[in-house]
Amino acid sequence: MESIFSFPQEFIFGTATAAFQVEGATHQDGRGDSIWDTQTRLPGVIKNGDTADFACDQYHRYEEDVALMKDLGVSAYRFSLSWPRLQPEGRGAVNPQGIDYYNRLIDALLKAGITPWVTLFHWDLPQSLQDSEGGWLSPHIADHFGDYAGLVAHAFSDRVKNFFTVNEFYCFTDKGYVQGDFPPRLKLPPHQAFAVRHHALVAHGRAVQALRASARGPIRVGFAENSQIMVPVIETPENVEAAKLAFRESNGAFITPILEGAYPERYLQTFGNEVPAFNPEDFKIIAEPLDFIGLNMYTPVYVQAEGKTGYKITHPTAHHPRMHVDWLKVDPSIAYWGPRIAWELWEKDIYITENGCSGTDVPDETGAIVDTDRVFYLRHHLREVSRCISDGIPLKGYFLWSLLDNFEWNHGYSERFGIVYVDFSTQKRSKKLSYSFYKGTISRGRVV
Ligand code: PNW
Repeated sequence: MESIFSFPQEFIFGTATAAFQVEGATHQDGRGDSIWDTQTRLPGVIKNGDTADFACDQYHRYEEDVALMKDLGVSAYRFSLSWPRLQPEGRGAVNPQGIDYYNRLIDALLKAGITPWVTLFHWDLPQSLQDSEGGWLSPHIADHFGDYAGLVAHAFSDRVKNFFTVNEFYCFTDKGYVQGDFPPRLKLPPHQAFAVRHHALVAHGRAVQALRASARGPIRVGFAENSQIMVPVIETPENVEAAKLAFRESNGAFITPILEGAYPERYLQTFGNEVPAFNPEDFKIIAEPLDFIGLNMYTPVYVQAEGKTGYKITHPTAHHPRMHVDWLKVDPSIAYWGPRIAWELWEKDIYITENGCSGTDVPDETGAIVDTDRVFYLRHHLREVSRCISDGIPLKGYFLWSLLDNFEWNHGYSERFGIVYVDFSTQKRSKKLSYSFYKGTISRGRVV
């Protein structure tokens, strides 16, 4: 590597999106309803009453978006498949028009020299599975998800070689079944919350098995999780050790059991004397070997050593620097510590599967979107990515969230995460300054 903040030749620069946030065409060509379609119809839940019915209309404009990515110079696109587009009821009949759409998208990507990285599930559960069985609360969800993974592998693995089972366990389990701000909007007690999370783990494992069993040739499989990224407050050997311990235990509901085949003791202790019943045999499925670890990362959590083996966690203070969306507190060193700690704990290749921010993004009088705040955010995170690689951590790729402004869940279209601006009334795409920044970084192989 020729200079500071550079990247190796083989480093993968990509962008990421999710089906429900970009596709639109929610009532077209045989797609079934998802629990997020239902959520967007509830009065007063989504900011400004926005729906994802049109979103970025990628369903019809995928060629334009692939052309944008080709111009940008990315070598990978992480996108998710809409389960209800492929299997409208979440089980049984497959929708051939759904298969056709993803075939068109995959073929267009490959033709442009862009490798598809496919997420099986990014929160848009078929409504039918929610209605008939209670969604993730049902142990049967693992069978359905496994079947769905098998059909995906059968349909696409001749061309798609990289798969993520799920995106962010925490968001579709806890936010949906414990905090109740995501669908199905439940506030379940701890032992039922445990069941929901546990079913998600088994479903993940079943999907890994089904993908490998039905794949037409070698594939690579992992997950994309928004782990709590632990940053040692001050870089001392004690704090680094404490951050490792904190990372392992704070991610005790999902990542740690998948990679270690057991819940950490500290996680089970949170249930007091009433650890919910689960079948220990499940861990044979849950801990199916993976090829890589995918980490979505946005914000830090701080750790200091306490006592001989303990740690103390501090969340960013009230006045911590943040981006447009209120929860997005900034500390670029997450892009160093997240991969380094995950590697030291579990020794697998690491990918940053999401990183990015929302901004104010108002076009100026010439129509340009000079998003200096996003350039700042990306530049400093990418420098930390480069530092991490220089320290010998096998951090293999970076997927910027997001290619396009899109439907930001309960925030609707009010939070813009794209490096391409979307005018949602015309669907016109305009490159922001951050697009030029990322393009320059990719083409020069160093942070510009
Ligand atoms: C991720 N938080 O969600 C999702 O994977 C994307 O679909 C989403 O658009 C993106 O990040 C930006 O929000 C998150 O509150 C949602 O810390 C909430 C949080 C983090 C990530």
